[in-house]
Formats: sequence, C-alpha cells, structure tokens
Amino acid sequence: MFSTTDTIVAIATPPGRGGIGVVRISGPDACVIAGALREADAPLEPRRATFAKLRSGEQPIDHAVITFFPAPRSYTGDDVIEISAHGSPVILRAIVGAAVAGGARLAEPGEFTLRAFLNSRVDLAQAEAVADLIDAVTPLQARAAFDQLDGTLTERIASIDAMLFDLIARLEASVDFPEEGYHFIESRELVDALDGLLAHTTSLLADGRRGRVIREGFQIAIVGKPNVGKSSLFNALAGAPRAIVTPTPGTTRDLITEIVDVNGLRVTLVDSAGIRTTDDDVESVGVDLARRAMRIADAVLVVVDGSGALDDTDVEILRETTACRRVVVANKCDLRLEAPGGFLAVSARTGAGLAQLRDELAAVLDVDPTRDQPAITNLRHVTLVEHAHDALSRARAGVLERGPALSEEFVLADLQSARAALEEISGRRAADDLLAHIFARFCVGK
Ligand SMILES: Nc1nc2c(ncn2[C@@H]2O[C@H](COP(=O)(O)OP(=O)(O)OP(=O)(O)O)[C@@H](O)[C@H]2O)c(=O)[nH]1
Ligand SMILES: [Mg+2]
Repeated sequence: MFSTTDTIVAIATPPGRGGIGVVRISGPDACVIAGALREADAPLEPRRATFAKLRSGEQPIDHAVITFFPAPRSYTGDDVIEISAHGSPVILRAIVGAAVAGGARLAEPGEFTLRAFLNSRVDLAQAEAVADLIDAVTPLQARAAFDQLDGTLTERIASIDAMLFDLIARLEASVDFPEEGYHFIESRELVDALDGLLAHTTSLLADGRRGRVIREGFQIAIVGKPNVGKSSLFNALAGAPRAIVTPTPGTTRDLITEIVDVNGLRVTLVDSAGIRTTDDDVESVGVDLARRAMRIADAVLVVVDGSGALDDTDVEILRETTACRRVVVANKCDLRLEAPGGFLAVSARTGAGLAQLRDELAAVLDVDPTRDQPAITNLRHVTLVEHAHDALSRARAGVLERGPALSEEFVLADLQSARAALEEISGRRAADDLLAHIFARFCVGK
C-alpha cells in the first residue's frame, strides 16, 4: 500500500458549491505546509480557529479559517490542519494545489480514516462505521452506524475477547505444567465458561440479522392481479408518480423499483405486472418477472381490490404467498367501507390506511426501529462472529466428548481460532488486502 508517514491533503466536503468547503491536511508537515499557505507570522495555536488570508505563491486565494489539531489528539492521530474556505471547487482546488506544491500528496479514498485506524484512534469496526454513517439513507441507519462508531460493537467484542483470553491462559497453564497432574480448569468449569461465551455470540448473531437489514435494506414486492392498484400504492409509498397508472388492466409490465423509507427501514419496493394468465407475449414475460420478484423478496405486499369480492385469481395469489412474510391489503377502500376477508383496508387514492400499512410492513420484517439498536450491522462482522461461534461450539463439544480426560490442546486450538475471528473484526489481525478493500469504499477526503 501507499506510504503512511508522509503528509496528505484532500477536499473533505462533497463536490459542488456551498457556503463553506473544507480542505484537510494530515501528516508531519501539515503545519509547515499550512504556514506557507497563509499570510501571518504567529504560529497556529492548537485547536483554535484562526482567520487567515490564503495565498498560493504571490497569488491571493481566499479568506479562510484554519484550525490546527496537533498529534495525537486529532482525527487521524497525526498533525491535522483543517482549512474552511468558501465552498467553490475552484478555490478548494487551488488550496489543494498549493498544499501539493508545498510538499503534500493527494490523499487516497479513505486515507484519513485509514491513518486514524493505523494510529489506533479507531478500530477497524469503527472505521467501517464512518463509511456507513456517511452512506446512511435512513435515520435508523445513521443511528446504527453512529453507535458502532461510538464503540458499542467494539466493547461487546472486547468483553468476549477478554473472557476468551482468560480461558486460554488457564488452559495453557494446564498444558505447560502437565506433570503437576493438576488442571487449572476442570471440565465442568470449562463447559460453563464456554456456555457463557456462546450466549454472547448467540445474542450478537441475533442482533446481526436485524442489524444487517438496517444497513443493507429489504426488498418488498407488490403483487396482485391486474388493476387492483399496485402501481398506485407503489407511487403512494414512494411519494412520487414513478409507475404508470391507468384504468386498463395489464398496464405494468416491467419491474419498477424505488428505495423508500418505511418507518426508518431502507426498503426497495418492487412494482410488477398484475398476475394472471394471458395471451399477450409482453404481459406474460411481465407476469414471470413478477413471480420471480415475489420469490426473492424479503416480504410481499399482496394487493386485492377492496371495492369488490375476491375472485379465483386473488385466492390463487393468496395461496402462492402463504409461506412468505406478507401483508395483505384491500385497496380502494374509499369505494367501500368494509374490506373483504378482514384484510387491512387502504386507499392509494386518499392515503387512508397507509400509516398502518407501513407499521405492518415493518412488523412483518421483524425489525422494530424503536427497540434498542443492534450492535452489529455488517456482513463481514456477522460472518466473523459466526466463525467464532462455531469454533466455541466445537470446543464445547470436544470437552463434553472427551469427558474428564480432556485434551487441552484441541480445545485451545478452537479457542485460538475463535479469538482470531474476533480480532479480525477490530482489525487487530487484518491483512493488508482486507484493509485496502474496506478503505476503497470511502470517498476521497474521508
Ligand atoms: N377509487 C380508487 N381507485 C384506485 C385506487 N388505487 C388505484 N385506483 C385506480 O385503479 C386503476 C388501476 O390502478 P393501477 O395502480 O394502475 O393498478 P395496478 O394493480 O398497478 O394495475 P396493473 O399494472 O394493470 O396490474 C386506476 O384507474 C387507478 O386510478 C384507490 O385507492 N381508490
Ligand atoms: Mg401497475
């Protein structure tokens, strides 16, 4: 990878124009480079916003506010200079250009956060949370990412790791002093300790399912026979007229998707062709697509026409979706008060029942945004906790199998591999290519 000891510079604010734009410089020469950029004699005081006139050589650039965060108490752990100038790409590029002329190097994507990780300002899970926080689409995603950045996952992993460390130490003592004929830990005690650890990994994994969908989102397919108002409901939930709505059955053929916020959950809604048997070639391709979308969705929203009675096609679709997580709605309730089949009455036209529909969709996805935030949201973390969990289960089975004449070496190997998995979450053991992969997700300047 690139050098981690030189001085880097990048624009930290998003591309485009704004009231303020920020250029960040990090590294041993940050102060010297910033000094050459401004017209002033007095050195920058730590953590004090200082007004400055910026120049590039003899050319004036802008009025700006410069703040100096000395190492190690800065974002990256190195000396950091933040320059807040007017948010014009021309000005910000000129500042970066002057910094490069002064000896800085353009930062790679995520390089500021990578340095924070390498300088132990954050662990790997926290660094990943920075990217998630920036990418968050719903407030719930932002909360989950913030909690991770704040160290909730780090703490939970560290407490499991500490217990493992203690157990390993005692087992190693037994292995190292076999002639004493004394076990530093008896098998019953070992099984109890493993049960305690497994309880922690189990609860982390349970949080993991909820957490991952908060981070990655769900897919919900809207299905029903033609003309029941699927596209109208899709538009109502999306808050925009995305899909064509007409009184002609068979209007929608393609799959149409839109990302919506359902009570804080990121949901990809999929509108599709009305399901029926048809001679129309194009429509029948659409019906196949609809069935496929229905099968891969995390949940389905089955729509029936509430203004009339159910017919065979409705019954068939209801039967096809019994095994799915689903919500069934009777649409067009503005035309008739009582919904057939006791289904939730909604109206895409008036908006009646839509709030309750959102609640029911969130409920069927089994994620309650008001509950405590899950500490684990990322597939990489879930997979590693699974590894640790499996290794602990193997260790437990091994102890039970061999009874009192337990063989510490086998158990030790499993415990070590559990520990290795957990340390990969925090990044204490992380290969360079893993780091490169994770930080490549960041944008420049982060
Ligand atoms: N009164 C009333 N009419 C509705 C409502 N929702 C949809 N409609 C009407 O029902 C007709 C069909 O609506 P669409 O949203 O196109 O129905 P669809 O299920 O997507 O139909 P296909 O794409 O053909 O399968 C249109 O004329 C809509 O205006 C509703 O809540 N109340
Ligand atoms: Mg439609």
